[in-house]
Amino acid sequence: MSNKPIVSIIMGSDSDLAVMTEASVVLKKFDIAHEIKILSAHRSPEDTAEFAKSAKKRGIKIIIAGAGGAAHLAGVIASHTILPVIGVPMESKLNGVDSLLSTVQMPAGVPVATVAVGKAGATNAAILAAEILALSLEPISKKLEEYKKELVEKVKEKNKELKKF
Ligand code: RP5
Repeated sequence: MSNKPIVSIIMGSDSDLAVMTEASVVLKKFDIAHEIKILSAHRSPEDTAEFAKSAKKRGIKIIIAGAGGAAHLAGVIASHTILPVIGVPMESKLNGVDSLLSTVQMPAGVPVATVAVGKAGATNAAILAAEILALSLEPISKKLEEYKKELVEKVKEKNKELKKF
């Protein structure tokens, strides 16, 4: 696959990096070229809008946006682009409930596909991005099929461990 990024991983702050790295790990596993940027809906609103407006022209197909607290990042990005936006709510001082609601509760007309709070969400955001891309990219489709088989094998392994009891 080309090195030109087709997925953008965006986060509101470097304090989100440990979580959002999980999305990058998954995209690497599926050999999906991606970029990672810090952009804040509140602290750098103009750069955020410019990024969102120009992403499609640059060849980006899907945007994954993680933010915490008053987490408007994914919604603001979605307001400026027709690309699919996947929102990842960060764990926060309110256990991520503030981030989750700020990300998921978009008004009709501006969707943000919101995943679980924290690392599981970052992982699933990348898998969902791969699934969307796989609709038109067969090599990713094959890797997803293999990944599903790996999940089955892992459960089987866990059951083998249980037999010791
Ligand atoms: C949000 O505020 C970021 O996404 C981050 O989760 C949260 C806290 O940011 P810092 O104060 O750690 O930079 O915009």
